[in-house]
Amino acid sequence: MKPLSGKQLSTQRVVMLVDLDYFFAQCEEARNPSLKNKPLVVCVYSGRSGESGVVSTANYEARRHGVKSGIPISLAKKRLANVDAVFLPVDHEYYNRVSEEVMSILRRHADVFEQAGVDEAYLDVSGRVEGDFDRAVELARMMKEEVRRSKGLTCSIGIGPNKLVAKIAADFQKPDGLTVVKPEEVQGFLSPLPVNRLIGVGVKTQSLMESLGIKTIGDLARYDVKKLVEVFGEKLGVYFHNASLGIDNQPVKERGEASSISRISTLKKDSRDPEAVLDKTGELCEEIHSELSRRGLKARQVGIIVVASDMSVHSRSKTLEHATSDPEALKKNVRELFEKFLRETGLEARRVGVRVSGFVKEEGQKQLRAFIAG
Ligand code: DCP
Ligand code: CA
Ligand code: CA
Repeated sequence: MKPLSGKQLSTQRVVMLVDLDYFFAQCEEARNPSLKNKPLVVCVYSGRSGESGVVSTANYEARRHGVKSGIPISLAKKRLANVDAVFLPVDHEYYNRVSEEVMSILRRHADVFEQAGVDEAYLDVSGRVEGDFDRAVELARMMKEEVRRSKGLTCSIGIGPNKLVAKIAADFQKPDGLTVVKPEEVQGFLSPLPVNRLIGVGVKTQSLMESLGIKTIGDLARYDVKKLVEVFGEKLGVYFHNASLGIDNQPVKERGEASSISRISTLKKDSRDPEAVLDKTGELCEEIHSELSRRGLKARQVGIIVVASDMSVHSRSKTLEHATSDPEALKKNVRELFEKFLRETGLEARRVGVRVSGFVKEEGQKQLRAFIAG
């Protein structure tokens, strides 16, 4: 073991938050570029009538007309009544796939990587930029270019000394933004922003703060912490005080190990024929194999998902003796699970999926990580 040098011990933390712009809508533009330059609205249809449901997200053209996440589809249609707008239903399967591909690009550029949502991730890059914010900006530019070139997507990146500042910085300039806040700039950056930029300040808290004369993060920073604790309680009061000063010690934490990878797909027609099912799941196993290889992982659990023709959802899984990423081993286990499932249930499959979990790092990766850590 190499002892830590003084420099490593004292390295300034450098944290990035990468957030993809108007994510679901941008995914739709990426697979159909003719949608660009038109207002585009991605909708969650409730299925009751043609227009019931809410807007999932909208591109920036549509946002100029007041269309945004969460508003009723009927209101979005009203606001876009006189323009050539496009409305599409959500396609989570596709967005998840794009998300995983982007995340595997970003992951390669981090010392520690934490996916924080379908379209955003925290990257601790302190070690690789040696605490230097200018080098972090270079790295961020390179990542933006790589995501744009290989996936055709833009993102906004915030860089700061911790997660709290990085997140607010990423939201500061969108779309296609890059905002860096060095430690000595934190106060000046946060001060003029409204308090609702802080995580945990919703509509209610904001109006309560306003009644105390607190509008901006700077107002909050100047407010007596004892009084904050009286109003909001010990835990929240202290949190608001620290947050207003840009203090946040939460580490960037890997979450990948605990998660799973799944792929699901619709059969050409509903079927109980093992060959038709296994044809489809074979492709899914190949996709999962590539994703596992990209991430340098092997899986200990293999499972199947079946959406039956009556729309009921079923799953089965098994634990392997040895973790694997081998496509043939995945296929063999999926075959066994499906044959058993079809024998036991008499159901007809409409959609079929494969899921793997219980990840372990491949040997080569372990060494690489030990090297980075040391
Ligand atoms: N989403 C949703 N309903 C919401 C908020 C978000 O379905 N009320 C989905 C659609 C978004 C995705 O989550 O594309 C990511 O959410 P973001 O808050 O990051 O918003 P966008 O990526 O759409 O836009 P921005 O460019 O502001 O990041
Ligand atoms: Ca986003
Ligand atoms: Ca987001």
